[in-house]
Amino acid sequence: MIVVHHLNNSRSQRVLWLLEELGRPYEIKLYQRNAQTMLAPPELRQVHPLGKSPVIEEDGMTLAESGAIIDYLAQRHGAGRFVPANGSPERLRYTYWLHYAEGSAMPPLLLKLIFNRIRNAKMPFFARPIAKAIANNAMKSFIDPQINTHLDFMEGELGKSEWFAGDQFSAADIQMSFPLEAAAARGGLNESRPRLMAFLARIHARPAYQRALERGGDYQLLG
Ligand SMILES: N[C@@H](CCC(=O)N[C@@H](CS)C(=O)NCC(=O)O)C(=O)O
Repeated sequence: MIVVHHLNNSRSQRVLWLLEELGRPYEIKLYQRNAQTMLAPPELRQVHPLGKSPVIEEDGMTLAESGAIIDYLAQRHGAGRFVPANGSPERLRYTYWLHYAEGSAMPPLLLKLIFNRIRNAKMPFFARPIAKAIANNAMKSFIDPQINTHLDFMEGELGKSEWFAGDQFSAADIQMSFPLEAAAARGGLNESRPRLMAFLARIHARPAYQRALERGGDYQLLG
């Protein structure tokens, strides 16, 4: 049995979705974020030293890092579905997007989240204008332009094919869902980028996506 260590409202929702697409039975071990810090509870460190989600266990093996998990599950249980054929141009694109999601798209979105928190954090009244000015400057000069560059890039790529790796839906689309949902929720993604919005509408309509939401619950990134 595959066990998914799942944190509410997090990246691990994608793993549940893939397992629903694969039609594999799985067990969820659910962890709740600390309401103040949003961090995972310390128990997750007993599963993996970084204490982050997702982590899966199967046949005595423990695996962290969403891209590695998605690729492993799709290759092991997909019977040729969700991973383009070895050596094909689509396979290279699949690998690219699988890494791009966490390696390139997420960092500026995470920075935006952190600087927003700094802007709204409790602090002595005299420090507030300084903290706000630093956060505003970081947003304006670096973070927002970076996010826009990535959104323009992704919008352009979806003009080449319906899905990120090509004409077929693949596990790379599942991996790409999180940065796009985060961008819709807090990164300025809206109808001005119609292909990305249509991508979100297409994935949200998939029955497996909806089943995963029912099982995982509490996923508020949806824009
Ligand atoms: N690059 C990692 C990121 C893992 C990660 O940061 N997970 C978040 C969930 S969205 C987490 O566990 N946050 C809680 C914490 O850091 O305590 C992956 O894709 O798996």
